[in-house]
This record gives sequence, C-alpha cells and structure tokens, in this order.
Amino acid sequence: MGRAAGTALPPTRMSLALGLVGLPNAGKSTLFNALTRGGATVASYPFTTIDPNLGHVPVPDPRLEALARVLRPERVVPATIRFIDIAGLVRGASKGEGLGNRFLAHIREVDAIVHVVRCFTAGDVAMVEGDLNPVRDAEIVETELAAADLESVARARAAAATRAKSGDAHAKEQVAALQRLEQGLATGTPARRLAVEEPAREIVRDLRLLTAKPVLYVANVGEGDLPAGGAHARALRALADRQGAGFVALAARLEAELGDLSEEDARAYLEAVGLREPGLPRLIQASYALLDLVSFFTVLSNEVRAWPAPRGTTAVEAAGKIHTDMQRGFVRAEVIGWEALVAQGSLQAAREHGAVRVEGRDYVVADGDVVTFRFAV
Ligand SMILES: Nc1nc2c(ncn2[C@@H]2O[C@H](COP(=O)(O)OP(=O)(O)OP(=O)(O)O)[C@@H](O)[C@H]2O)c(=O)[nH]1
Ligand SMILES: [Mg+2]
Repeated sequence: MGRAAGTALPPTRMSLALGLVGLPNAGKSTLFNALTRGGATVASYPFTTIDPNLGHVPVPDPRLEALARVLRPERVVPATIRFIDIAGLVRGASKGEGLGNRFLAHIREVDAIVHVVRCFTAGDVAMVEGDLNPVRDAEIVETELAAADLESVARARAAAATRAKSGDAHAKEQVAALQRLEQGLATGTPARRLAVEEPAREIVRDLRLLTAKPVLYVANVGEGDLPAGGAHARALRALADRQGAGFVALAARLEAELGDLSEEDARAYLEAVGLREPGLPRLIQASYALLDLVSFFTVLSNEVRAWPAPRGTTAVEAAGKIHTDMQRGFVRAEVIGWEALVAQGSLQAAREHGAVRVEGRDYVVADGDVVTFRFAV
C-alpha cells in the first residue's frame, strides 16, 4: 500500500484504566467488587479479573443492544474498561505514611481517577478522621496528591537548574516555567487546571502528575439516604461542580448486593429504596466519558462488538486495535452510523442502498460508527 517496509507503526494501546482512590473505609473495594461482578451480568462478555485488584468491566451501551436486536449475532461483545482498586490513602501519604509511596505509584499508572468519598454513617465502620465530613475527606486526599506533585516538579526543576548551570539556555527557560507551575500547585490548584508553558511541557508530561488526571467523584451514600443521596452527597457535589469534575452518587453496598439477586428481586429491592435503576451503569458510563473514549462497532457474521477508542482515533489506528495485520495492510474503511444500520436492518441492505461510506486511513472515527475494515496481507 505504498508504505516502506519496516516503517514503525504506532503502538496499539492497552485499554485505559481508572483507579479507585480514597481514604480507607470509603468503600472502594465494595464498589470494585460490585463493578467486576455486576459487570458480568451486563452481557455475555467473559470478564477477566487479572488479579484481585484489577478488573475488566463491560460498558453497558444501548446502541450495541439496538444493533444486536436487529442483527441477531451469536455473540455481543461490549467495550471494556479497567478498574484498579487502590489501597486507601491517609493523611501524610506523600511523606510515606500508611502505604504512602506504593499507593501513589499505583495512581501514577492510571489514566483517570474515580475518587470514592464516604457519605454513609455506620457505627460499625471506623472513620479514619473521627467523624463524617466528605468535603474534608476529599480535600485530604487531594492535598496528598498535590504534595506529591509538588515534589515531582521540584525535583524536575532542580535537574533543569543543574543543566542551566552548565550553560544550557533552554534549560533556563524550563526552570522558569517549572517554577511557575510549582507556584500554582502550592496554592492548591490541581495540575489539570494549570497551563504548562511550552519549554516545560514535555518534562511535565513525563512526570504523569497525579492532579493532572481527570477526576470523577463518587459519593458513597447510605441506603437510607437514597434516592437523592442526602446532605453529605450534596456538599460533595458542590465541590465537584466547583472543580469542574464529574459526580455520581450511589450506595456501594447496595450495588454489590444487587449483583447477588435475580433480576426480579433486584427490581423489587431498587423499588423499595426508591431507585428507578441501579447506579453502576451510570458510573461506568461516566467513567468511560471521563477517559474521553468514543465507541465504534464492528459487525461480523456471528458477532457484534463495541471497541473503545480515544477521541480523535483515525481509521488506520482503529484497525490496529483489532489486529496489527489490519493496520499494516489497511486498504479502506466502510462506515455507517449505528442508527442508519439499525434502520437498514443489515449491512448488506445498507450497501445495496448506498448507505455505507468509504473512508481512507486518516478518517477520524466518530462515536457510534459501525466500521468494516478492508485490508490486504
Ligand atoms: N452502610 C454502608 N457500608 C458500606 C458501604 N460501602 C462500604 N461499606 C462498608 O465500609 C467498610 C469498608 O469498605 P471497603 O470497601 O473495604 O473500603 P475501602 O475503601 O476499600 O477501604 P481500604 O481498602 O481500607 O482503603 C466495609 O465494612 C463495608 O461493608 C455503603 O454503601 N453503606
Ligand atoms: Mg479496599
């Protein structure tokens, strides 16, 4: 296809991961268990728990269900995202308290943060800080993340300063830019809300700052506070709004229990607490959005499948998610929106009616596209 042999291809990325972060006893593991088990009931996808703290969770998607209803494949495979259950953090973690550094290293690995904040009272579950105060709890966690970032940036600045001393003019600019970033972090502003000046951009990207990651707050509320969530959840939502962060309120223990029930019993349970639907699908969809992923679909004779792709993914990159051969031998992509395909009833009908477009390798895949890749090996 006119490509020089041996040209390096962009690496096919592993699926993106979200870390469950929060104080001890916030309900992270309870929520993780609900996610990894509740997820299994969403579709036929055989979810894998790679280790007890890392799970693939299927993403519920009404568009995929609509396609499946019309196309009647043998298998329906949803997109998945990874959740990592991270050990609880305590005040002083950035100085090595509790599980300190190990905890922070795990957060550095993830692409986005689901910050679980305790909003339930239960006499038998100890509160690390003595009383219930979700906004304070959230701020303790954020302060630790910011302190760790401040240290990372200070170290990078010191390294740049050493290079500047040996006469590197660019390093001098980097020092100045890093200094300004440090000042912003020191006032408690998360890195995601600070502009990084060009000379320091690459350095900062490599630091993988903890407060640069997108955040979704989960208010873990008591069953008695459902359906609205209560005053504590409201306070936390206000904090999330101030930060421009995502927010979901749910009761983790109830969500975990729902996974053990028959569909009928689960419905009755939800009704009893005044909920129209469980909270997990909402949380998973919000998490998916937090990662800034779009979904494209593939249709084979016996399988309809959803694939996650970072917004802006091109057709040739999307092909590479499925198979490196498809990427290497990419010829073209045949594209139709999911709604149009549902209306047409089958890919064949869609082709006959001229409803399928032909796109080249640089086509940017849109959310909801159904794509057939043509490739030559
Ligand atoms: N009443 C109530 N209890 C909950 C809820 N979620 C969690 N718990 C209880 O809170 C305790 C701590 O929950 P975990 O899920 O282990 O908390 P964690 O955040 O993983 O804690 P660490 O791993 O120590 O950081 C357990 O006894 C849970 O049963 C909830 O929604 N309602
Ligand atoms: Mg835990």
